[in-house]
Amino acid sequence: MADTYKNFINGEWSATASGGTFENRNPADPTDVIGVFPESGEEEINEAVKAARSAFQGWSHTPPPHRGEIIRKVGDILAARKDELARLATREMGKIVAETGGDVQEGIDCAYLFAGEGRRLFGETIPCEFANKFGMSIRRPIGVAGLITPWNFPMAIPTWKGFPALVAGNTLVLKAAEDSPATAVKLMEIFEEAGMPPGVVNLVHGHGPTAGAPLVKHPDVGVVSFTGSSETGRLIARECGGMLKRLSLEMGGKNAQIVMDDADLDLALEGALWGAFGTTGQRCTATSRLIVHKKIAGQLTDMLVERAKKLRVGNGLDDSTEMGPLVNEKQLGRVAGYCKIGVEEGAELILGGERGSGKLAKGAFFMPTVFRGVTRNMRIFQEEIFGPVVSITEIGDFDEAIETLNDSAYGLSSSIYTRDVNRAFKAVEDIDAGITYINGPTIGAEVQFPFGGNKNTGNGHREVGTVGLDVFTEWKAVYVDYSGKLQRAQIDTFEG
Ligand code: UN1
Repeated sequence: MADTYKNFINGEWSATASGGTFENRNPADPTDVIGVFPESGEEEINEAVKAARSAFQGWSHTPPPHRGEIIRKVGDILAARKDELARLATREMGKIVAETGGDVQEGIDCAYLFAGEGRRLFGETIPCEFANKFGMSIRRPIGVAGLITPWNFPMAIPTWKGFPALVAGNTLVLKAAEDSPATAVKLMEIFEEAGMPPGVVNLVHGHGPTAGAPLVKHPDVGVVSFTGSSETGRLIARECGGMLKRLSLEMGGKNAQIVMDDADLDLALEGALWGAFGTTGQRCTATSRLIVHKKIAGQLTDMLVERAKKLRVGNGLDDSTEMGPLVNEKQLGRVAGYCKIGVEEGAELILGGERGSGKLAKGAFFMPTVFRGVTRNMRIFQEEIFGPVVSITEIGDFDEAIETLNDSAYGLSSSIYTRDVNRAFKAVEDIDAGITYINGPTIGAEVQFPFGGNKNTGNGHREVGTVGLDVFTEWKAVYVDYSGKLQRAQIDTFEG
């Protein structure tokens, strides 16, 4: 029997008024139903926002170190339950347990980073132009934050949006992905156990058009943070733009790894395998393009195919599995569709390009896929696939490598393998992306650094790191005049 899960609104677990539900199934084994979840809509969103709005008064006046203390406790509980949470996340979205463990770890890291922020939340003190006048800038919370999160990092992303929002004094409503709702339920239970007051964190299950949209449009939601497809991001941006609402978008990527002719090829190979096939290629930071110097392209391609074809594909709960399934059949159809497009465009499919067979046939398994001879005009070079598909493009020199990498509508993550320190630093300057790795794969960002991308990947914001607070705070300039007289800025100026 599948478990029945509920929404978490105002500190209570509730079903929807209509009683509508949706199921969540294991992509490795579709007969395994993880749970039945409330199919929520505007009514539930309104209730959740109302709860968050009333909790804002108390929470925003709770001293930030106390807010940080609750977040630290959440981190401690996540750490104690890491394995159990990882297994649940694997069951619902498919990636291997080592990686869902990493996903939970990213949540723990965020908890400790932002718990400490409760004792900082630094502003500035700035000299004023008059004597007996003091100036400073301070951060103020915005109000209710609406968070819309994807299934590929079911714990990391809700926490890396949630903790900075909370430590800054906002309350929140989370609309978690319909493919990974059980992990979000666990996170709410942990908030409860850590002593979060009712209404500060709320969870509403459902789909984008019916539950996400009313959250975005709600006039009492002051800031929206979304991670997901560029298509949905654009719709949200239109809504928020019309309402002049703050919005942080984290969307697609078409990340490339450059391998120069002086690179350590064994190292570059490990990076490419991990970057392209880790999380079954379903990271926004995944390596989907390999830009390889023609002198070593043949050798590296052979090495890659040799290793990729041996990757053990299977159920992520099995410890020997190296690559799990895609998240669902719909996603598999999309990935298979791109493979077909690649072949039609004239790229050479040298590995994979098909779903798993034999005992893999019943799950959403797709085999590691490599294309070579991929040119810049091809759709498989330009468009995000979100699956275990990597395209190889050959280049003749460093300048061409950078130009090829930058030939993308996206700009999230990037990497270059070279032993030449001059080229490495030049790449840091010239690559148009939010993240650049030298001699490391395109995946594996750490939470103490700003995360986000340029061009169509985002809309100018960064998550986590020190700057992650900016999305969830308004800066206030404060002037304290203790001169006892009117001092007119820009008029009663210094006369020398
Ligand atoms: C994502 O795919 O949306 O850098 C996030 C990484 C992870 C985060 C990925 N730490 O690959």
